[in-house]
Amino acid sequence: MRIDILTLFPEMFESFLTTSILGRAVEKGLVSIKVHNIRDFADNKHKQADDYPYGGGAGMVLMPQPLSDCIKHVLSQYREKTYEKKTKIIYLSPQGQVLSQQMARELSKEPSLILICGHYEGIDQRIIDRYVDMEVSIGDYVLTGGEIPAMVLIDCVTRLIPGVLGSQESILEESHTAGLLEYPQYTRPAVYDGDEVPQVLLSGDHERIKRWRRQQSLKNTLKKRPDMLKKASLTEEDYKFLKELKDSE
Ligand code: 4HQ
Repeated sequence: MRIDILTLFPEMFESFLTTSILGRAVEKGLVSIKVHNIRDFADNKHKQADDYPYGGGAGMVLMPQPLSDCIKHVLSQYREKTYEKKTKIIYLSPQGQVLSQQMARELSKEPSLILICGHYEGIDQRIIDRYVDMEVSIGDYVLTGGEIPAMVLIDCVTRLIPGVLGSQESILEESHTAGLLEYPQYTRPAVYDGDEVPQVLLSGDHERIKRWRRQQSLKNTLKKRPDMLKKASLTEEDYKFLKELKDSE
């Protein structure tokens, strides 16, 4: 997959793109991520990329010209490199569809994404009307810019690309627990400051451990996110356990 990020603050992406799992995915060539500074495309001599909003009001708006030229530059690279012309252009905005695991799964199948990060009051509406295929929000709160939302989207999309996660971090196990919260994790020592690791995890009985973890997931989800249980795929045994939990309250 190829991802192009359009931003006024390219330096925000430096450590993000070179660290940990994403850094390794880039190194392995599983994803190619290019950051473009919208300011480089400003055609005025002060390299100004934003301006006051028509109609008045606070803040600044990204001008259409630098952003449009930046988009055209990226699209022209696609043609040279035979990336699909049908790239998805995404604008990160609180007005977008809220990002979900399902949306991330769908986006992870795209050959290329262009992510536009707005700042201040956002971007000129004409750019949205002409170029943007999809607006995506990372949640109902207001940030100062679209850079962190772009990082959130990249992180959850790229980890779904085959080969990005090692066998250690595998997502195979995840599909089985899809829609449930995680079970609690423990590592050494077996007793920390008087607090013990649950005995079952030291038993070596893999069937028992599996069942315990499943029940902890169900218990966690019932307690913290009961809304998620409606969408989760549950077995007869799960329902039985949940019923017992509720009855014992
Ligand atoms: N912003 N999810 C305003 C967000 C946001 C969000 C990005 C702030 C766009 C113009 N983006 N700029 N929440 O709050 O995606």
